[in-house]
Amino acid sequence: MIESVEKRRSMFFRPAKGSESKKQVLAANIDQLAAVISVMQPPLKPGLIDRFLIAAEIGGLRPVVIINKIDLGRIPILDEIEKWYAALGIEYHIISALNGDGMETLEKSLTGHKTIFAGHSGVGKSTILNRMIPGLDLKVGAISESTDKGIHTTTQIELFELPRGGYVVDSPGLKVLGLWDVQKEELDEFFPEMLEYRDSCRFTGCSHTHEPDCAVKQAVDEGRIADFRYKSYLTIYNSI
Ligand SMILES: Nc1nc2c(ncn2[C@@H]2O[C@H](COP(=O)(O)OP(=O)(O)O)[C@@H](O)[C@H]2O)c(=O)[nH]1
Ligand SMILES: [Mg+2]
Ligand SMILES: [Zn+2]
Repeated sequence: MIESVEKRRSMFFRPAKGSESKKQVLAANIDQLAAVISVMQPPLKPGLIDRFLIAAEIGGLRPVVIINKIDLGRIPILDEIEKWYAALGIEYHIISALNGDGMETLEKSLTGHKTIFAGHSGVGKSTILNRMIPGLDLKVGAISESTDKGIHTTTQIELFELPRGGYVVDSPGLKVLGLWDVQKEELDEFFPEMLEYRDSCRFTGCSHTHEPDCAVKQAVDEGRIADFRYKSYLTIYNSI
């Protein structure tokens, strides 16, 4: 029996099945979005993190970036990611759920919050939860995502209580992110490092893609804006 319905203060959603223009709200009234990715297996795609960061902002959630499987090796792009996310004030954790590296700091940062885990299948979300919650024993390495396909559109979403307070929502197989609320023209607003340059572009409403005398492109060339962030911008821009 539904006794009362609370107001939605924040939400995280994806396109509804069969109807690209409708939203399916996956979770409401959480405060953090943890973008979980792995160094490899599956390979790290910085563009995906940047999409999650935008989804977090749209949903009114504080973003946390979790880079898992550091035991498999440190790839060069990590230096860039660390440097630029630190500059942007985005919290990130480089961890190994397998050997426990970085897990203590991560657990502290999740404790007392309601966090939704988002990330491709296989990046280690269940392994992280198993490590933080004694006795949880979630199935690990399960590649079946049958719930994500076909006519059975049930999305299995679970809420887990952390031992020292707070909750984590696990959303298995979350792949698509709805960024429809974002217009091409306002995409640069989601890249705070671009804001200080865009007024210096020759054209008002510059898309920073092909225009001459673009201050954003110049900042990228001069290393004042991260290459990988600009690439994310272009990819997302072209997908809108
Ligand atoms: N090397 C390594 N493998 C990991 C780590 N975390 C998880 N895995 C492995 O990655 C696979 C997928 O893990 P799982 O937790 O099921 O990922 P999920 O789909 O995101 O829930 C499993 O084979 C795990 O053992 C890690 O930190 N290092
Ligand atoms: Mg899982
Ligand atoms: Zn420009």
